[in-house]
Amino acid sequence: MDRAWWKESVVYQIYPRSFNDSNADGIGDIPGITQKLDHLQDLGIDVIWLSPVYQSPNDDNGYDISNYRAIMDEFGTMADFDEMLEEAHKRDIRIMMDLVVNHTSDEHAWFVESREAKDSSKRDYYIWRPGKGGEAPNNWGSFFGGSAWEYDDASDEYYLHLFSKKQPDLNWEHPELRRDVYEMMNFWLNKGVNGFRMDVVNFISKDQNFPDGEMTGTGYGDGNPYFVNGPRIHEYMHEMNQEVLSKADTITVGEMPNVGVEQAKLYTGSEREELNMVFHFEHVDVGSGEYGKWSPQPWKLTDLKTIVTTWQEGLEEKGWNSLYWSNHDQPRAISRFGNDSEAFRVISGKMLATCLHMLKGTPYIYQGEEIGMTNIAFESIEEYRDIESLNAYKDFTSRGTMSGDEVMHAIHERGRDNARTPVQWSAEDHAGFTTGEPWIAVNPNYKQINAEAVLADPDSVYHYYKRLIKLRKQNPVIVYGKYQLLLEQDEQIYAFTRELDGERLLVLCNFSQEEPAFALPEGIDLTGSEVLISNYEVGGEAGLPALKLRPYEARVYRLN
Ligand code: TEU
Ligand code: CA
Repeated sequence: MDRAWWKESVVYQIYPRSFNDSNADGIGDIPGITQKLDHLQDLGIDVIWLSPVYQSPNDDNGYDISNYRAIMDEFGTMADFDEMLEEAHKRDIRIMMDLVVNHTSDEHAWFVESREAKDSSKRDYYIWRPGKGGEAPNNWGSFFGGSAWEYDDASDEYYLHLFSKKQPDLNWEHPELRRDVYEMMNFWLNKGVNGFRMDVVNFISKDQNFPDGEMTGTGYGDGNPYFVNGPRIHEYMHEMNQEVLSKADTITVGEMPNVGVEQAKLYTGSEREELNMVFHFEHVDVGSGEYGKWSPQPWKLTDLKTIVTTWQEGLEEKGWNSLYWSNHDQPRAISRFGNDSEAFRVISGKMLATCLHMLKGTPYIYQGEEIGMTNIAFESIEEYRDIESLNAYKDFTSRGTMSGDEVMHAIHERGRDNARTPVQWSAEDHAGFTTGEPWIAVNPNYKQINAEAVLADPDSVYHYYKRLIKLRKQNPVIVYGKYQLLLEQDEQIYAFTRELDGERLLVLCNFSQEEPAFALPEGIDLTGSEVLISNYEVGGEAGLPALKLRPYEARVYRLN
């Protein structure tokens, strides 16, 4: 197994708008991040994945970029960025930028020029097609509702936007566009950034016939089969690797909705020279109904274990996994996979952390997870800011497919703003995030749940994360050990072993609030074993054939 620093690292994701506001305008910013680097160093993380900080009109909170080489005014200046990078490096923290190159903002100079005229030199930087019989070129729906095509009067053509109208898709077929993207990546690498998280990068190659998709419940066709892992995707990824990534010592992860493990082997296999890791969505999509995440259903632990195990085994020796429970598009981990009630919030947060950090791969912590933050349930749709949730509310209620209450329920469970309320730093006003008016309201539970409180409490989620991160540094088996699932059929306990050079760990996680019994499988005996970490007091089990796990209990043994 090839060793690599990015395999041994723990990554922490910052969503800058919601992280820390340094100048009282209610918006998190780059100097605000610099102020908190000591917090991150204390936690022990190695890499920051920074969600977009580039110039943007903020139709999709920075995922709509109007200038790749400038910093968003609200976030500060390039000098602020350089200072943050330097301060991070001083603390041995690397910075991974968000690379959003499936689309730009419609306010990007390329698009402005592209739109000007059919014969503009930038026309082919985007995807323009004539209509069909007075309608869009095909029936694809956009991820944020409505058609994926927008009509442009001046040229009587349509442009493709898989996301919002203000996010036109780039045309990767065009060699000059690719060259410009690679140059821009080199601009950031030359500044000293350490890698890229690549937004929906498995969408960049489209089937050039743009066929209609199968109709879905939204009234539009499903274009996924024609742009997910499209015809030239591996050619582009390899080219990017050769032109840019291979020339620097980088960490890379491609965000890839609808990617499966077979494709992931092609993206992450080291001999393929494409990427280090991908983010797949199979585990965070469990419990999705008729309208996907907008019809949330109960989920089964066996489904989750099957998915995780497929990825653990599938990429063994053939690639590398990224490990995450949450990010800026997902609900809070504790609310989604644990239990956010007063009684079980902390204990289940520790259990989830144990499970994730003991799997094989590079763990990602989403801001606030280390504090034990939970979902938000605003009562009125007016309090929400996320374009996806706002559009979904409008679409479902206007089409009459769901009542307002039903959509609100779905937003409470799965909406993206769950992850985007400000980080709760203290019990002061607005959780110490800002002294102004925050751009989105703070979760009212901030008086109990905040960084100051968890730092002061040695038994907190925060200190538990610190211990997990430290263990990873001390035990190569946690990074490189082979994974094996135990108790496949169990609906409450997730149990597995990790093994490296004869050293073996046993990981036990109870995902329920009950007290299931765990019968030790053949060949596993706790006599002489050592507890590496656990979220309850443990002892006295040596030699027993079975143990009972307490609600949301997690234990890691080093077996004799
Ligand atoms: O997300 C990709 C994506 O597919 C999202 O639509 C996400 O899966 C969805 O919110 C879950 O229902 C990336 C970014 O992470 C997201 O913030 C952006 O809005 C999106 O791309 C467009 O850039
Ligand atoms: Ca600010």
